[in-house]
Amino acid sequence: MTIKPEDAVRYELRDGVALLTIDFPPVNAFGQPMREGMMLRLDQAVSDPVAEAIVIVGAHDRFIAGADIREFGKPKVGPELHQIFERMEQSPKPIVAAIDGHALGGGLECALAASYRVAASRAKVGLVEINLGLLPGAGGTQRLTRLAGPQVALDLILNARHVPAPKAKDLGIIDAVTDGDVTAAAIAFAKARLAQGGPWPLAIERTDKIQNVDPRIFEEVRAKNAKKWTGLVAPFEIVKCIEAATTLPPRDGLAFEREAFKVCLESPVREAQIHLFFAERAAAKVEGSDGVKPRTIKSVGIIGAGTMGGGIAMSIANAGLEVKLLDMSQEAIDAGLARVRKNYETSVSRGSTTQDKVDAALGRIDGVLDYQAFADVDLVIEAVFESIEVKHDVFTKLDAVCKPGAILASNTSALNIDRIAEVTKRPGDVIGLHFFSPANVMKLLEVVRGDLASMETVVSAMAFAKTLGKVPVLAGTCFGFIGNRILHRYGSEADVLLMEGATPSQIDDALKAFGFPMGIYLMRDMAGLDVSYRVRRNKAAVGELDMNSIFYNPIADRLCEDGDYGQKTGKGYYAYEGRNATPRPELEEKLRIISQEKGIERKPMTDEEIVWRILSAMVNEGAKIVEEGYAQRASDIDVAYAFGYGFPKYRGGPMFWAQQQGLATVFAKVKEYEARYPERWKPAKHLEERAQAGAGWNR
Ligand code: 3H9
Repeated sequence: MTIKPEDAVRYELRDGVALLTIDFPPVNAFGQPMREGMMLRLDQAVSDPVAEAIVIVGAHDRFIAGADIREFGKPKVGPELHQIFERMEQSPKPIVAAIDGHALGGGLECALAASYRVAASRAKVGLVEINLGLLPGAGGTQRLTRLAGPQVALDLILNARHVPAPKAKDLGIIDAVTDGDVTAAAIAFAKARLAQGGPWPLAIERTDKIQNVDPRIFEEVRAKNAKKWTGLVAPFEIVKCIEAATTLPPRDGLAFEREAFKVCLESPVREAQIHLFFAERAAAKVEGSDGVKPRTIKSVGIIGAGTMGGGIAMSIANAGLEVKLLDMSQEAIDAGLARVRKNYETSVSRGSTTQDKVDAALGRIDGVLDYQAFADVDLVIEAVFESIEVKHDVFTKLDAVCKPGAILASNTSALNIDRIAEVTKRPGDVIGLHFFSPANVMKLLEVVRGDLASMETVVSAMAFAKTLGKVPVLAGTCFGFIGNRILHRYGSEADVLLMEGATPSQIDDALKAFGFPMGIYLMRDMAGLDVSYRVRRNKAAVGELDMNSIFYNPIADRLCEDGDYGQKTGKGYYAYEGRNATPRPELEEKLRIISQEKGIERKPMTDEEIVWRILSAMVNEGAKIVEEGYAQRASDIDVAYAFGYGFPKYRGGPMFWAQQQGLATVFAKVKEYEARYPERWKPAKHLEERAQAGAGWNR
């Protein structure tokens, strides 16, 4: 449905004030009709003899979500944001922005071009463009710096903060905050200012906050974040723009910012981050669920007060829900709750939460010993030992005590959900909720759907994930689900690379240079090598793993046999002093022996070869997962990897990376590897089809 400019911004007179109401669903983003509507209505208000002042408000309790992200990268049509904001600044009548909900990106920039800002106390404002690989390109860096000073601007813009209205008032960004109706408050504010008389202030003309700024603050922020910003474009451009606001005259500063915005807009980082923005929202949607309503979940039971159970309890309590945390003994519960308290203390000391919020969250977590305590809860999540027998025992007990309609969830990372569901009389209510450690921090939540789960259960689990502020991705119940299945595949490819001539530190360095925060071998050392060593031995004993295969690299087994379990024993793939890892040259000799045993010739390898092998393995496996129906769409894999596995967000995820390289190019690489290792590199049919179609992913 196309919305006409005059409907996107409505006009009415109220008490001698022109009220411009923006109504452009879903979130009042500055799409073309809305931009045209703004120009139209501003002119109307200025020329309306009855209107003494102008108030801009958003319909449906939201102000403006910023520029329309869907338009980036397309030809520009209609007036640009900076032209609208200049028109606002030229208005002879005072303009008040009445902010409810969110004023984000171009939305806050719009408010900053008004003479005054009045906000509902629940509203939040922020210049969050950096999340999309962009900068506030319609005056935000210039006006915010002049209004609140460069330190505030650096902090808010570089961290994409959503600032609550009362705090924004303290920072000088908002003029008044109201608990009542924001439109009425803004009209009253406008009338009070009219009574006092002009001139009407303009943020862009303020100079008091940009006097005597020490230029070293910009250098310091760049130096402090150099590592974090590797590969990014926007943060560097943002710092330059804020610095420009302190040195250039207003119009030159605005022109400088527009050029910097173009630099960001044209970078592949922007394309990748905007891909992830929409991919995250697509991932939350369940195909075929139209009309299915989620069940209400207000109280949750958790079984297992260990690190995982405690972390899950924290994320649920943080979202305002009641939690009953069960373990087998009072000691286990006390130890679990003590760990939870300690984690909260750390968060308070870091300033990421307040004592009040922590006290409230702790008040919502109740330790219990008896399953009977779960009789009334809406959802139970078990986080107990990964054994099908143990899970069967737990789910049989849950089936007996939980009320009809309660959802029974397992945090398993490996077991088949349907095999767990089968022991209950309500398999349709059983689902996997695979949290990632630390569960109170990690954003990804894999919702694992077995064949037996009802659509209502699936939809409820996805909605629950959103309530927790997690990023849900729906996975089918295959080996490793989405994330670990891919991790397993590329981990084993890295192990083959070690036999072909690479070293652990070379692989890790290549992955870090690509943008991963940590390489695979450092990660394994941190997790400890002994657990997977035991798992492998057990699997080999029952014939599930062929240790004699040419592709099986026994290096990890040999490390464990020497007592080198990783960071905790001071040696693993690396040698450790505390947390400091250094490569172990003696490992090369071990690897040389292994290569010889397997008859593999060792040769020098470039970082580029390493990255292509590992990424192609990820993409080929990802394409198989989509083809087999275990992921709804390729972009879900990007979301899982960006939010749960440290894949650099500025590269958009493995499947997007493949698309940027060209699927035909990636397919050709897979074929090249297949020629060398036919058993390992069977190309995914889906990749082949899409490569031949000469287009990107279609699902
Ligand atoms: C910018 O402003 C640049 C300027 O500085 C300079 C320009 C020159 N555009 O998140 P939700 C869609 S850059 C288009 O589920 P919520 C979204 O895709 C912009 N579409 O809702 C979804 O569509 P669908 C800076 C947008 O209530 C639907 O709206 N601003 C936009 O949980 C609902 O979204 C931002 O980065 C948009 N700007 O959260 C803000 N925003 O139904 C980005 C949303 O088809 N937006 N959609 O899946 C947000 O942070 C959240 O959407 C918001 C609402 C908090 C507003």
